[in-house]
Amino acid sequence: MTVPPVTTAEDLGAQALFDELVANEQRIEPRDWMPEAYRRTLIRQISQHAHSEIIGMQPEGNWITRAPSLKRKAILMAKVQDEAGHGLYLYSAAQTLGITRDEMMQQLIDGKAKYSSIFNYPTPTWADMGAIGWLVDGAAICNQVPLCRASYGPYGRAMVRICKEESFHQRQGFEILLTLMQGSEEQRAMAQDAVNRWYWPALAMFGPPDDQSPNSAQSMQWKIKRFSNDDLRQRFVGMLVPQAEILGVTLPDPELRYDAETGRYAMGEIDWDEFFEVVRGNGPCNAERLQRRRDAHEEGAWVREAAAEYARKQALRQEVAA
Ligand code: FAQ
Repeated sequence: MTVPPVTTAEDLGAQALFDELVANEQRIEPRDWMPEAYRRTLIRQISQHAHSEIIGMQPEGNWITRAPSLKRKAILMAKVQDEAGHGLYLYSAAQTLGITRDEMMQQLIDGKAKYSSIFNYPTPTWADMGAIGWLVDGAAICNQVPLCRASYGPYGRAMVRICKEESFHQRQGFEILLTLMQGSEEQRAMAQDAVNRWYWPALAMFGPPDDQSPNSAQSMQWKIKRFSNDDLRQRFVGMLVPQAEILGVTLPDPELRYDAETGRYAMGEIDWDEFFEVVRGNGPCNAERLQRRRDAHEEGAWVREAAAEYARKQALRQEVAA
């Protein structure tokens, strides 16, 4: 592809240069001029995403000590570690926009920051590890692959690495469900029950319907978001239907059918009242998730202090040597 030449800032002014870079599918980098609202939108979205990864470690962390075999335990530990890594890439990307890690973490533990609604649901059975991988990581991939082309360079590049790992996570979730579906009647029932509980919250992960999504239009114009919430939900359902058939599970929506005329899936109504309640902090596990994060933050204080002291001594040593 030939990239059209970009006029300099003096020629066009900073705003025009920014608009031109975005229009030409080029990347905005940390030192480039950007509109203040673009910077704030990115900090909002990237930090919410980072928090989601970090809080998202908890529902699965719950099963590390109880995984049914050593192999399953090792895989689950690696997955949860990957989520910590995703959080770190994303916090680092957000830091390039002028917010500190401490500020973001403080917003999270003060309960002022949002994170994905999905992580406020409980994980009572082993099949939930399968359903999270298949449905939650599946939704995450649908939502996040387009973000690899986000106009902000550090975000898009972080997303490329994250998506590679998410796709592995989705397959391991699928494989857990497949194994259960090939097992005893009790195991099949456990897998179906987990799919029943995670299906609707996973659809809601994509965010409110397009006509109630205040940020979408501007974010799409800036090429941060590439598709609307409803379009991504459609893609996701289109991906799930054939996979559900292979698994032998039923998607718990009696109204779900493909409409050949519109080329879209007709589906039942998502419970948006429940979604907004969860986002407002009143979901089944919101309080528990935040308390666990606060406790972990306090328990980790000595590590942060030790690291800061080590860095101070290293800097001093270098100064003396110089
Ligand atoms: N939960 O105008 P929109 C993962 C809020 S990571 C809570 O449509 P936007 C990996 C939204 O923030 C999952 N709040 O907003 C994993 C906004 O409020 P604000 C996280 C939600 O930003 C797997 C308001 O509603 N992924 O799963 C949610 O244009 C397994 C209006 O909404 C990302 O963060 C929600 N579900 O679109 C880890 C991806 N949806 O901020 C562990 C990046 C909406 O104005 C285990 N983010 N809201 O006060 C995005 O793509 C977008 O931010 C959306 C929302 C699509 C989430």
